[in-house]
Amino acid sequence: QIKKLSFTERGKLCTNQMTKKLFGIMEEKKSNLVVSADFTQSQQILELVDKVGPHVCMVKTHIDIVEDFSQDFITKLLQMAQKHKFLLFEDRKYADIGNTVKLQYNNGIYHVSSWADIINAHCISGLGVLAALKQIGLEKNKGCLLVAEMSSTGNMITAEYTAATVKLAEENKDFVIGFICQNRLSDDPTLLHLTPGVQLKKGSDDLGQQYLTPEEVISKRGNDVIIVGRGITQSADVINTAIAYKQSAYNAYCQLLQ
Ligand code: 5BU
Repeated sequence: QIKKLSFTERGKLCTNQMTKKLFGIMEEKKSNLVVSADFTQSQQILELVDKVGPHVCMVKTHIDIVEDFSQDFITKLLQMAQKHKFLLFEDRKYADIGNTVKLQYNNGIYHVSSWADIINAHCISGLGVLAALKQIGLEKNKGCLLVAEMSSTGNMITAEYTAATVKLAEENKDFVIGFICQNRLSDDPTLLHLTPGVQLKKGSDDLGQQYLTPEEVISKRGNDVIIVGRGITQSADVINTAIAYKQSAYNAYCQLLQ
């Protein structure tokens, strides 16, 4: 049986300010739900986050799928984040050599480092990717999640790769706040386990995505946070569906409290 500390207790143990902040939001809003706002029009994203904002601890973006990107959109997104008290996570999965990811994180048209609280990375290219992201993110008090496992069928991540990623996270807790994963990978209560590939019913899509239920992800597998995209965004009743996911993930976590 997996046992967990409360979000508040875990927050108290954190020296990383971003993790502390996130645990604070999770406790206050009783939410370990992240919504993945995978729309291509900025207005759709803003409408979605205004609806689900009160129920999520974080909104996940793929900024490079937005067709009408503008600085004004970012300004409005940041206003929403403040209004509803959630963090912004850009799911860019940086994976290149250090020098390139540094440019991708800081430059281009998106200037991700100027607005995203949290980003993520694949450490496939070695230590440089993390060192580079840290050079920019650390002084801005940003956080980074490492992709340690994936939800998609046939993904090529091996157990050795996952273990090496966990080690990197544990050694870089000034910047790394946890993992994107499918299973609980570390006993360290200050590292977060966030899991995508979640719907209320187990299943799959037609392009390799695999879904587990919130209960499976949180209470059986011991992860902390669910990341839900289409399960919420494609629902006819976005608000009540978000509430259903929030409650199911939160109740599942509460069952594990020591
Ligand atoms: P869905 O609509 O709930 O299937 O969306 C899942 C989101 O999580 C989507 O934005 C993916 O890019 C993201 N994701 C994922 O599905 N699986 C993974 O292993 C990782 C990210 Br890492």
